[in-house]
Amino acid sequence: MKLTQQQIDDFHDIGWIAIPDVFNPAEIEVMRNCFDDLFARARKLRTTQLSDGSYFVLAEGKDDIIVKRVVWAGGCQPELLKVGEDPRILEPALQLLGSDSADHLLNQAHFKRPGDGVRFDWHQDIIHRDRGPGTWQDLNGCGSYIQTALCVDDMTEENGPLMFVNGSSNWGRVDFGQHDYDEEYDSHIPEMFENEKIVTVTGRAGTLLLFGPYTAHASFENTSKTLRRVLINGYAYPGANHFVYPGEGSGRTLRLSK
Ligand SMILES: O=C(O)CCC(=O)C(=O)O
Repeated sequence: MKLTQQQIDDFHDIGWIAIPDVFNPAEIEVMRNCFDDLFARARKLRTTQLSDGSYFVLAEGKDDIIVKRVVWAGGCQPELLKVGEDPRILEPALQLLGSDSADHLLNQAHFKRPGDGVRFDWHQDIIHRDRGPGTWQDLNGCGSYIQTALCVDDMTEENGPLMFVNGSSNWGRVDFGQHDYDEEYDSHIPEMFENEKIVTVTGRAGTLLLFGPYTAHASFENTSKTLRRVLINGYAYPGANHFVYPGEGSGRTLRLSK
């Protein structure tokens, strides 16, 4: 699935693009079943750990387990790994990277169940890719990384949708009090966002979002009665990453099959 020049320009100008109906309802149903299996496994595991090639990050909730994320979800759910190789995601990611191959760093399941409190405060993904000396090199001059989020459920105003700061893709790496995933969050909007445009993204299940490593984004708690799950796939320009991510097979090189 090739991006149009307009989509590429939008990606560079505002930092993200959304493409509706990339996967059909039957395909989404298969993914939902995989997410359900992951959740059932999390209930048995109860604590953060590696299980069958996937790394479960879990917390004990009041009534149920809280799944903060499942890193390399495809380790124990190979169907989810296949989604990360699908040309409908891989081809646009390669186009934006300017490469004919990419290192597949993330295949991650994000669950937001009603009332589970899971949130991701304002951050740029570069803070998770460049983890200090020797872990990251920008080889394509554009950050060398593309993050994608595929909506496995409809993403609505109420169920913890993603929000982006338009134009933040051109800031480079900025310190606005970005947190690591597992630190306590506060809801402050960084001061430098005041005059910027924060956009909330909603979309049907099957919608694909693509964004760059400097694009500021966040998503807050699910206050609705419906699930909000997304499958994250992240691709690095070949050789940019020198960090080993948890999960069996993570970091593999992908290219489009002829
Ligand atoms: O699931 C979400 O909304 C968080 C996504 C996110 O912050 C990320 O992919 O970096």
